[in-house]
Amino acid sequence: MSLSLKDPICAIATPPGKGAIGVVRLSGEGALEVASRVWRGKDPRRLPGGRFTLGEVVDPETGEALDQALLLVFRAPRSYTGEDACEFQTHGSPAVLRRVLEALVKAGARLARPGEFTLRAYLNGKLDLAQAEAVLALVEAEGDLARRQALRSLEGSFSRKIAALEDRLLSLLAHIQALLDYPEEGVEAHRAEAVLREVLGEIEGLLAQARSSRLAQKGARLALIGAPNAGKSSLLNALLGYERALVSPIPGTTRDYLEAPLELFGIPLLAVDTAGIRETSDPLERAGVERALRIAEEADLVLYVADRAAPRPPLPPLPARALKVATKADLPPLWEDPGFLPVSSLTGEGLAALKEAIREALLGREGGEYLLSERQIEALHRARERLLEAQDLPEDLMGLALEEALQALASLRGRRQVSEEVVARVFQNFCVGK
Ligand SMILES: Nc1nc2c(ncn2[C@@H]2O[C@H](COP(=O)(O)OP(=O)(O)O)[C@@H](O)[C@H]2O)c(=O)[nH]1
Ligand SMILES: [Mg+2]
Repeated sequence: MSLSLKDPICAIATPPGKGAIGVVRLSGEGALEVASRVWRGKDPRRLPGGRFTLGEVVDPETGEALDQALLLVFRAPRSYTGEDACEFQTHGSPAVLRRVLEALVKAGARLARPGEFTLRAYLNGKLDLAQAEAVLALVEAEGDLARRQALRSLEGSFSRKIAALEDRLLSLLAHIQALLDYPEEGVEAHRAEAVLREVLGEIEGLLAQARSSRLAQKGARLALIGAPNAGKSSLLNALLGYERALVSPIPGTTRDYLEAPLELFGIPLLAVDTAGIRETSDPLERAGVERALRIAEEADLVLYVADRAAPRPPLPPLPARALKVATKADLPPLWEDPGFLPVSSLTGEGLAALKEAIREALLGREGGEYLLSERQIEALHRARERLLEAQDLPEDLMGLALEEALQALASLRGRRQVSEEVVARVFQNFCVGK
């Protein structure tokens, strides 16, 4: 099926289930004509864009009233898709929404394919590809960090950054082209080296955010492990801000593991409290200990918890991503270790520093500026490889690698006509037409 269809499409835009309001969208050439066939009230074809009107949605074949609704009219190109479009705001029951959708199909619209409204927005130049991906990420954002990062991309900040990198590579290509075509001009050499180094640095900076992007979108598992009675369950409750886990002075209270969702700095986390690690003859407790160690291995971050008011337990083998926490900091310490973060779940002392350390361990110091999709990460890797290749070539031979790097970058924004642009840039920048 062709991507560039303009026929009127319709879809229910609100989630399934009952809500106060439901929205049905319609967009395409002739959308207002279609709307007029299902609308009793002011003729949508005569309404200016950006207006809404109250009326009734009707079945176009029988004239049966389906619901009272608001109709919002948008006129090309001033709509989300860039086409003539409208939105029906009806009562939000599936019964109403289904009939409204059926009415639109009877009136000549087609059911939209997934993402088709945004695809049209992209094809009509309302959004570039990175922005279209940001729309998807915003719709799917689980935590506040993902929301923030996706909005930044939607507003074009990521695209502008990529455009700036493309720009630098284009200039470099133009420069190299001039070097080849007009060697007698004595264009300064060794410019490539610096440009390549800088662009690579920027791309590597973006790639360093791949991990934080994945965490922001998919969340992370945070496992609490340590000896019985170390204060793991208390720490979990302190992080959560409510009493989720059972706390008791009897060692071995938590035998199975326990999961609780938690959002820290906008990152959706799943905190996992585990059975205390110790030698035990109780088979049930031993199974819990084995499970705890496995959970620690699979976690994105481990909090190793040790009681500072008790004799220091032997350190179990810890994964690379682990923070060491000394609990019960409100009690007189039996040991000190600068490698441990002192925390009291009772008084809250050290909790803010621990949260900050968790954030840094998960996101790194920068904290992740952009939300990168897997596609974007892959394209950035491709660009990086080509640039590394170019670095090893003499300037007059690096053109192809540069073009390929540029292609990869251009694909982020969904632009591919790179060669023509290179040509245009040679003219524009150098004016060597003597
Ligand atoms: N004073 C003090 N007692 C604590 C603190 N954290 C935990 N406890 C106590 O230590 C005991 C064991 O705590 P718990 O969270 O169940 O440890 P777990 O076995 O590691 O889950 C309980 O009696 C808690 O009240 C703390 O920060 N300060
Ligand atoms: Mg416990």
